[in-house]
Amino acid sequence: MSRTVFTGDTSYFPNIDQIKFEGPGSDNPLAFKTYDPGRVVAGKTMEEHLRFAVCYWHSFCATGADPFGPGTRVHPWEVQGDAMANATEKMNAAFEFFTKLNVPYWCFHDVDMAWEGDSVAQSEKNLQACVDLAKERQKATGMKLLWGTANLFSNPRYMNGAATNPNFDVLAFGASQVKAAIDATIELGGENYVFWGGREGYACLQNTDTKRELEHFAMFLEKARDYGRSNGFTGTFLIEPKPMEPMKHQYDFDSQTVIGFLRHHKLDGDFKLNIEANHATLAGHTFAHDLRMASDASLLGSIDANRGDPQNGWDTDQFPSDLYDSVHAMMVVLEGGGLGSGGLNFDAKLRRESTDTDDLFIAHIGGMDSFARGLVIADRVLADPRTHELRFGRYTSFDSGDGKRFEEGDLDLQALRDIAAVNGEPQQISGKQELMENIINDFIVKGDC
Ligand code: XLS
Ligand code: CA
Ligand code: CA
Repeated sequence: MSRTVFTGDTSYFPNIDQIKFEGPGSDNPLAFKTYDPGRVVAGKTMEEHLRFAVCYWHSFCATGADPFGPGTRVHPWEVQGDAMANATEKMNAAFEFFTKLNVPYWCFHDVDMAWEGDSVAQSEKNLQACVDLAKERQKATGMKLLWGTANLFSNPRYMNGAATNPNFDVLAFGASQVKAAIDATIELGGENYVFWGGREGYACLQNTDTKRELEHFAMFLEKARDYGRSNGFTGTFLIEPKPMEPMKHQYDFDSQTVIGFLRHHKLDGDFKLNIEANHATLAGHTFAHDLRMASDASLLGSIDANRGDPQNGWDTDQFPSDLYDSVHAMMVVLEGGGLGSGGLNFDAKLRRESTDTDDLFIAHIGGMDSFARGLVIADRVLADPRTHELRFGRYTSFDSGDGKRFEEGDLDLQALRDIAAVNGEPQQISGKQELMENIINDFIVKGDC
């Protein structure tokens, strides 16, 4: 399905038309080579499987600043002086971009769209004015909101965290932003609401009451959940794990840590995980690992599609162009039955050195084609009987006999010992990792996608 292209009074991408599928033979940098929204793979269209979203913050707010220097991109939609005029032009640029790229979804933080007022009530009004505008733009174009969130990490008031801040007044202030952001998400028909606990953690273990902070964190999430549910939010609440940066340690370290936390506090009925590739690698895992852990727990909610750099130990948020990553990720997604109400949000930013207007399109097109190729190849790999055999055939000793009795809990430690005593040294069975890897490589090369 294609969305109605939106342009405000000023077009910010005047030389770019709606991006179309031209196929693998095309060398047009402004065309999809594989992503063909209507193409059916494994029973669903590519658009239905991949549910792409563009994020507001990296694409329309950030200018490429890093700790060593200011931004390198001047956004033509930045209007000096009037905050509402500025927000309107930024939104016009955003909706022009979304619809020309032809993605179905977008995502925002409260402070990406709106600006903070000098009181809670004024900030709420500012956000509401932007929500009204976004609602109009959504209606005019057919764009949908994948998720909304509140930024509880940039403002200096959150330097010691929000829900885990030692000062109750900061926690309450954070709650006011979350309430407004949930209201905005509901009003815009958002399918999910995200919590990324950027400063929910510590810089110094010795001055932190970690037990109390984690209890506050769970209580905060519980109250946010209750508010959302009683105000008509039927979507999924998502927690986005990340191990560190900006803090030395963040409580939502990785998939398995968050799963344990959600289950411990009985929040797993309403919350799932939003897995970001670069956060998984910062935690010392692969992207696919964190996806698999979430999927195994039936808690894979959504994906922030990006990648890190193997030589840099920080969150570089690069566009996802590594085909292995997208194949491995889509294998997990397909096996788990899809993304449900989640999607693939490009939480990715242009390199500081990429300064042309068309770079934003080229970057997203590359990310979308990577995941479309990942989808096609993953489907072929999974459909090959060797894949199933290599993964699940290794466990056949648990399908019957004593192995089955063990799984059913019928063998105690003494019984296991007696079986070992009778059976003796186990037969060596190869894991055949290289064969598994070769099969994936073969499908990548054979792929006519
Ligand atoms: C930062 C996070 C952030 C969340 C939303 O590292 O990725 O962008 O996705 O607050
Ligand atoms: Ca993210
Ligand atoms: Ca990130």
